[in-house]
Amino acid sequence: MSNKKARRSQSAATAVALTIAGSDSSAGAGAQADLKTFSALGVYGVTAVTCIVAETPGRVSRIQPANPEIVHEQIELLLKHFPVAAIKTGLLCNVAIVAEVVRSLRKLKRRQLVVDPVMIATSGDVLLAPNAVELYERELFPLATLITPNLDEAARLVGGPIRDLGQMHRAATALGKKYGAAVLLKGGHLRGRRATDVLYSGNGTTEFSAPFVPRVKTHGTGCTYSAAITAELAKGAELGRAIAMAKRFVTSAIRSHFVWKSGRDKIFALNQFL
Ligand code: PXL
Repeated sequence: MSNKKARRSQSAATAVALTIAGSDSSAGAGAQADLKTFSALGVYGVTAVTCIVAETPGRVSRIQPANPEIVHEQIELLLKHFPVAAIKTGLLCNVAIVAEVVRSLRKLKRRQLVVDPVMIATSGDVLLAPNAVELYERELFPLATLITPNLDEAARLVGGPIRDLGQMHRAATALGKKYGAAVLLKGGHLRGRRATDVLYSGNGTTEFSAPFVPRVKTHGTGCTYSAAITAELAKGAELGRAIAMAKRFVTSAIRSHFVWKSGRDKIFALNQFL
């Protein structure tokens, strides 16, 4: 095969995924985490940046939203020119940006869309304006193939606390029926010996479980997990298999984390070079 032909066939074989997300200066979460994850899984990632977050792991210093028009233009350009096979949304920041994202994604006929409803950072910082949540529920969730809330986000959406695995099954089912999408409820924050997630996918619930890795203070695990699911969907995996592969990826990224000294503290980061 000539070099040119080889290059062309490699491009045809490389899936493309789009992330619509915020920029995390510390690169553990957000668009940076998504891109690293896509690359590690052999997927070419493109990005529509929604906001710039100045932060270090565990401390958000400032959030600057992008103009909704530039968010719109990034998405439209990418969808027009790249063979985008799957899309993920992360931090959308405010109601005007959520509205632009809905406007662009609603037009797509065939959609593999993973919505990570990022509302609160691991550090507890509020990342999404409260009036944007209602628009998510009404307009964005119904477009999704999969929604991936953590326990805090799901509790906010069902309107009550979720304290055990039984409540997780009931909440995932209730949210899936309410929004007409599959729901992966992530249970990592329950702090048991295992990190168990519950998938509701129209025909009942399934659990995905891995040993919980204690004493690692990373952020961006949710972003990395949903990006890995998106990458697997872009490569053509069916949903259950995509989640199983992604769970393995995120567990390895946590287990093989980085840690640096920073003054009297330590800085932790996920290792997505897998
Ligand atoms: O982990 C949630 C998250 C998502 N996206 C961006 C972030 C964070 C957390 O800090 O900065 C851009």
